[in-house]
Amino acid sequence: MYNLFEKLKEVINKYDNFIIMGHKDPDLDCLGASLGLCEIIESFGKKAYIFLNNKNLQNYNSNINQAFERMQKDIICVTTHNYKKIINNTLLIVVDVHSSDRLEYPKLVDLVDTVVIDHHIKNKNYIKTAKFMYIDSNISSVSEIITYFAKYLNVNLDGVISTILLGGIEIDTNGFNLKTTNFTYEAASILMEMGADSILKQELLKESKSQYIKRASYIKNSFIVKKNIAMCVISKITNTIELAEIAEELLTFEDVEASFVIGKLDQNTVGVSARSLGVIDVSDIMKQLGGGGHTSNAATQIKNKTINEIKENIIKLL
Ligand SMILES: [Mn+2]
Repeated sequence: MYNLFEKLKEVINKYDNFIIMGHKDPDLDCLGASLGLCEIIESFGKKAYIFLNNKNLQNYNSNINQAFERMQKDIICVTTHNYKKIINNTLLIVVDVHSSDRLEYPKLVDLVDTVVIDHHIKNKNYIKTAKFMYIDSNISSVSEIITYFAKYLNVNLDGVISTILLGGIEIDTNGFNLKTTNFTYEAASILMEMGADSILKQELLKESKSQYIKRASYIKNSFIVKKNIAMCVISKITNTIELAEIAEELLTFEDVEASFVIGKLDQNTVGVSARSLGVIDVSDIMKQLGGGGHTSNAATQIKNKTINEIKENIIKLL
């Protein structure tokens, strides 16, 4: 990681303006990392902006809105309407994503120099033109990386930003369970020292009751195969985030060692999210279905097959 920090320091010194961009539908990890990076870059006396397709961040999540109101620092966001004004010796820093098609605004990559910091499993759609790319899928979150970067530079992050970073780590580890190492806990400790607030963090992590009930209804219909593998089939159109959330939640139940959640992403695409506590290698099965991942965290997307065909296929492979 220190190699990355040295490289980042170098580029921050070299460019005048910085745009930080995450993935579509930003989550707390991507937002926390973006805000943390902004503050770090500002400590170099430079200008940093967060790119958002939505006119303002406040539209995206009412809890985040609350956090922003409490934040003392002004964070400047740019959108598709005004980014051109700051394209002058500008570096784009992409966080929490590395595939061009998942970017908030993919076109920007072609206009300015780009670096990438991510913790997802590398896929073939990665940004080919990046000046450098740091991807470590063993790290819990980008928030963890940015926390260590701040610590490395002796930058004391704003309390609300530290809280969002802590929330980002918590979300990406499903409550300090998945991909959690001693470094993850240490990052949490650093953030608490910087002033992260556990009450505000709880506010940020809240979800609506209806969302909870919806997920619970899918989980209610899940079933066990081969004694310790939970499967869940969602017949309504869903998204990869929901598939992953359910897969992670299924792992918290007694006797469940691995989980597979299958759902339609659009008319012709079915997504599968697979999780394991580590003994069963779910990536092996996802690879056989054209996907990829790690032992404990893998996924695939399949075109022109029904949910049922895919379900049967997975059971056969198991
Ligand atoms: Mn993340």
